[in-house]
Formats: sequence, structure tokens, C-alpha cells
Amino acid sequence: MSDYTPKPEHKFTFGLWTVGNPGRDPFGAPVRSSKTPAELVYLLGEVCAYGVNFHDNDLIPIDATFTEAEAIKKDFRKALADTGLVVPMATTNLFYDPVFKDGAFTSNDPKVRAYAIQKTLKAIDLGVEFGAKVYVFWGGREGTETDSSKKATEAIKRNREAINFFCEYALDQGYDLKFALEAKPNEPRGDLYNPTTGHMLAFIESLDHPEMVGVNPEMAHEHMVGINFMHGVAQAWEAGKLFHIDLNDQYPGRYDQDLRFGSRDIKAAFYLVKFLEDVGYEGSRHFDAHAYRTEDFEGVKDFARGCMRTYLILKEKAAQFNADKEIQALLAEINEDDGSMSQYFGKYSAEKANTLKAQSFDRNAIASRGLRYERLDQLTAEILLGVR
Ligand code: GCO
Ligand code: MN
Ligand code: MN
Repeated sequence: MSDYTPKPEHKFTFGLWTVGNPGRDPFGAPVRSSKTPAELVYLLGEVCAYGVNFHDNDLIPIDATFTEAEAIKKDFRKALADTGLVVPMATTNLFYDPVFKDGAFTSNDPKVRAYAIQKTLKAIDLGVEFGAKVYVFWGGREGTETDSSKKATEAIKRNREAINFFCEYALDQGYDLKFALEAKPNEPRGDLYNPTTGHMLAFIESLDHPEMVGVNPEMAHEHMVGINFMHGVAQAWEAGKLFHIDLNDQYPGRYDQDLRFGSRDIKAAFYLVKFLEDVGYEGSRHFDAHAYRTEDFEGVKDFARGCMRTYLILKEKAAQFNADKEIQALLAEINEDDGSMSQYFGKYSAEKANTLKAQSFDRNAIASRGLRYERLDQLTAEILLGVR
């Protein structure tokens, strides 16, 4: 039996808002008491997490005085030192307070937009103070219920202007900080701008400092709309833009569930873990999820341990897949290449195009070959089911 104990090198992180989630939902009041940031750090230390991330107001309440803020920071800092936890990522809460009911950077009210930028500047300072190297932007309420209210192009421009402003600010301050943009299709707004990781990747290329900005794809957000998460992550990785990742789970077409990692679609979780491990992703494995509303704090620990344990089990399964002789033989057969077509690939030349146009293909013979993906998928399933 393998050891699935989380170690610092696994880079497992949780947000204060995840293990601190009190279980409130639109139909019911909190079921768990609220814990202080320091208490949550000790809880994460107990389950062997590597790091803790926060929104500005997870740490410092929006109305806290300077003295209150200093006291909270002192306790938090002590908890970090006691447990050895680090803060790899920070972010801004731009969705909870009523002032953000029509969005933050994209609000129609210039006072809201200016306040949102001010709040983010201060939150960036706070994150950097605790050592964050990645700063996440999730456009919580950057969207609409009615498109009569806002020009979509204007909203996108406002968002771009804000991110450009923060890039210059980070450079000006000499911060060692990268930005990671997180997409979500809907919730809490009816529709959100830049709804998928793919939209974000395109948006980033329109910024003044695209090199400072990447993405923070979230599994549940892409599953909400029924698309393949790993494909989006691969696209981000291939573009050099996978700066962070939010792991959890979600049934398509439902409300924002934030389920424990691997609790719904084990196969999707497997391909994701296999991808991250195969390419050598070195960033945080951040679990942006929370325990069922049925749980007390023992259940919260079960939830957190479960996320990490499932990741490590799937990591082991990925290694097993890679070492499986029958699977590898099938893959070799599938990817067979006698080199006769190599002359046609790669960079364009007029000669290449002309020779290719003259080449004859036996379409029917090519198409008649069975690809054995049924067998391959069954073998994958058997690895996951533990009978191989
Ligand atoms: C959500 C989002 C958030 C963000 C967080 C960090 O659906 O609520 O995933 O949890 O990840 O605000 O930016
Ligand atoms: Mn989410
Ligand atoms: Mn998230």
C-alpha cells in the first residue's frame, strides 16, 4: 500500500474561504461556526497542506480598523510560522459587498470601478506582504442579468484597462508577482464576461503586459458548461500560461457545487492529474472547494484530506498507466509512423504543397483500420477500478 501522506513538494493549497466555508447556501443559514484565519491555518497544518491562500477580506474584514487588522495579521503570521504553511496566492473579494452588485472593474458606476481598483491595489500589497507570488483575478460579478444594461465591448475594455493598471503597479512597486485570470461561465451573475479559459487566453494577448498574465483554470467552472477541463488546461500550458489551477468537481448543468476533488468524475480527474504530472507542472495544486453542508469541522478535515489523497492516488494511477506494457504497446501501435509522410509536415513551401497535391491516398484502406481505443479505454478503466 502506498503512502498517500501529503508532503510540501506536492504543493497542495487551500483557500481560507474553502475550509472556512460555513455551509451557507441560498436556502439556508450557516451550519458551521466561523473560525479565525489563524485557526484555519492550524486546521490546514493538521491535515498536512502546504499552503493557504486568501481574499483580502478572508483575512481582514472589510470594515476592520488598522489596529484590528494588525492583530489579525500577527495571529495569522504566528500560525504560519507554527505550522510551516506558506501563502503562494492571494486575491481580492470583489463580489460579496453590495457595492459590487453590478460588478467591480466593469460596473457602470465610475465610483464603483475606482473603489474596486483601490481595493485591489491594497489587496495586492497585503498578498505580497505574506509572500504571494501569484495574484488571482476572478471576475465574481463581472457580468450581467440583462444585456440592456451594459455594452459588452465596453465591459471588456474596462476589464483590460484595470488589469493593465495592476501590471504597471506591480512593476512600479518591484513586486515579484504574476497574475492569473480565472474564468467562470455564470454564477453569481446570470452570465459572466470571459466565460471560459479559452476566452481568457485570448483576452490576455490583448493586454499591455501579456508576459505577466496567465490563467487560473477551475475544473468546476468548465464542467458547469460540460466542456473538457484537461483540454483547456493543456491549451494554457502549451501557451506558457498555466500560472495556477483550481481543483474541485462539479456535475454539468447544476448550480456551483464546489465538490471535493475527484468526487464526481474520476476519469476527468485522472486525465487532469496525469496531464499535470506528465508535463511537470510545478505550481500549486489549489483545492477551491468546500465540505458538504452536512459536515462539522471533522468533516471539513475529511474533505480536505480527501482532495489531497485522491490527487495522490490518481498520480500513482498515472504512473501505473505510463508503466503498463499492454497500454504502451497499444499506444505505440496507435502512433505508428513509417516516416513516409514526414516530407509533407512542418513549414510551408510551394514545392511541398505541389508534391502533396500530387500524392495519391488509398482513403478506404486508411479508414478501414480499427484504432483499438475501446481496448485502451477499458484498460484505463481497469487501472482506475483497481483490478489491474
Ligand atoms: C467561485 C470562484 C472563487 C475564486 C476565488 C479566488 O466560483 O466562487 O471559483 O472561489 O476562485 O474567488 O479568486
Ligand atoms: Mn468556483
Ligand atoms: Mn476558483
